Amino acid sequence: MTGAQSLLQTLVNGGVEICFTNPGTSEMHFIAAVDQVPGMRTVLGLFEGVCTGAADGYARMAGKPAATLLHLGPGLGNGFANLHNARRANSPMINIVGDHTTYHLRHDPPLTTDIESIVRGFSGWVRRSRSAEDIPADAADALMAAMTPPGQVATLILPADCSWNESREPGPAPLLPRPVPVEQATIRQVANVLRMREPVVILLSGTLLMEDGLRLAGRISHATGARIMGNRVNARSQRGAGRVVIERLPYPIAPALEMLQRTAHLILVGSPPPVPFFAWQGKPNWIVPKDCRMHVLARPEEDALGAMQALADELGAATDSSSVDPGIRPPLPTGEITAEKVWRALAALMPENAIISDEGVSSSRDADNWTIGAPPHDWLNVTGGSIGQGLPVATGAALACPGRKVFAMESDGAGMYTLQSLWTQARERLDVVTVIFANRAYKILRGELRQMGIADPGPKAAAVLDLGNPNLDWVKLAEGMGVPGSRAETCEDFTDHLQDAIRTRGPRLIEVILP
Ligand SMILES: Cc1ncc(C[n+]2csc(CCOP(=O)(O)OP(=O)(O)O)c2C)c(N)n1
Repeated sequence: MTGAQSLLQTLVNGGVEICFTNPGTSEMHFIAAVDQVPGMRTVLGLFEGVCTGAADGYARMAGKPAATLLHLGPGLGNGFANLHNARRANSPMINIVGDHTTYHLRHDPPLTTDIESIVRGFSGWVRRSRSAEDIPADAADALMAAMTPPGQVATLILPADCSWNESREPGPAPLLPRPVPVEQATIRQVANVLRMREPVVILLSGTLLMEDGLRLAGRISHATGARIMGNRVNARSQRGAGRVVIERLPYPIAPALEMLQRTAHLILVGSPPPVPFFAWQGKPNWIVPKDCRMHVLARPEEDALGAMQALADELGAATDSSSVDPGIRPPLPTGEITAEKVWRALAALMPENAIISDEGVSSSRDADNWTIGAPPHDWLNVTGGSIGQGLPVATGAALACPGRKVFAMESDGAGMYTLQSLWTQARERLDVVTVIFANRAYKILRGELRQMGIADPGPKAAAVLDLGNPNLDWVKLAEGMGVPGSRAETCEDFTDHLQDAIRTRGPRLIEVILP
């Protein structure tokens, strides 16, 4: 058995089922081996950012890692931005980077790169395989590292001769690490804080944004008067009818400050303290009030769900449904189309159990409010602020959940970074509806200039924030990659196209021309 075969089999034994790849010569033995080792599906991405973003989306929905297979430093570099987002999402991922053979590297051939220094930016674990014999152990260690709570990117650098040389028997499924339980003393301390009845905010993250965690948070909130909140961006949250509604910190600094004002205690559950995305000149760069005391109920690697359950028990918090979304869908919007109306139409029409990949940027500012009343669904944010994630994440989510409709709510600028995702969706026949908010500008950045007092930017500044001249034709772009596309200029157009896209299976794109 070769190193590549043993690697694949060890990953398959550990439950890894899918590999997103854009391979090259140094990965050819791995590619040859995928037809010899059953159980690993391969998906081609036409740009590495599609592969890494799709692996992230897959992990968020499947709760286990996908593998990527990338071509040396340049291929890895192309995948960097979405590996960064995956790091911020705590997504487990086995990131395999092919390299030159151990004996060729010293000649510095053209594709040689300092792979390790690129990897350091996003990978919680990295190893360069030394020989084919080490491969099964390397693969099992990578898997354990990826699944170490709360999840991380594990990168295995794979020299070509480690792939083709004779290896050992593949490893069995490794025993995966579990989240560390939270001490009872910590739970009691936090319960005491809540019993004081001072203004408390509980900041939820990770598993607590899933249905069971939200229910516990709702009980604790009802019993103690504490507010429950989520960070601005979250890897995955469950929302919609029957689920506890929580507030999310806004992106702009002023309303974020306002929201936390007068908070006497901030309880962190699985997340670090909230920070603004940027420091804006002349504005505060810390949103937690000065006199607010912070308490940690659970660290990211700890069992946050278990801790919340124990806290609810300690407080005797009864079952409560007062903060649950009653699931009354909004009426269908009509007339001139706006981003808000697009979201409301989606909430009015989307099927149960859909998945939303939200990269609407300025078009999804208040999407939380605009989608109240929608049926139960999962929501995936851009976690690391690096745009070009929405379409790949939707692609990976659709592969993880073949029975569920996926909506990629995408701004036009961000969409252009990784639009090759559409081709992968067509090839894999994925049930993804992409909605493009075509405002033909980097609108959010115009807002940033306005904040600086520049309402009327000079022609050179204006030009780099404008996406017109020529206008992108998303219908043609989609059709050129095998995805049927249509254009909406009114609410009536949009609801027609959306209803049709919901009725039929398979990838679709609707370009919404915003005024
Ligand atoms: C990888 C990466 N490059 C650049 C940026 C900076 N950036 C932030 S928002 C933005 C433009 C967003 O435009 P669009 O996606 O069309 O959304 P809109 O602002 O129009 O809603 C850019 C370029 C980024 N966040 N990530």
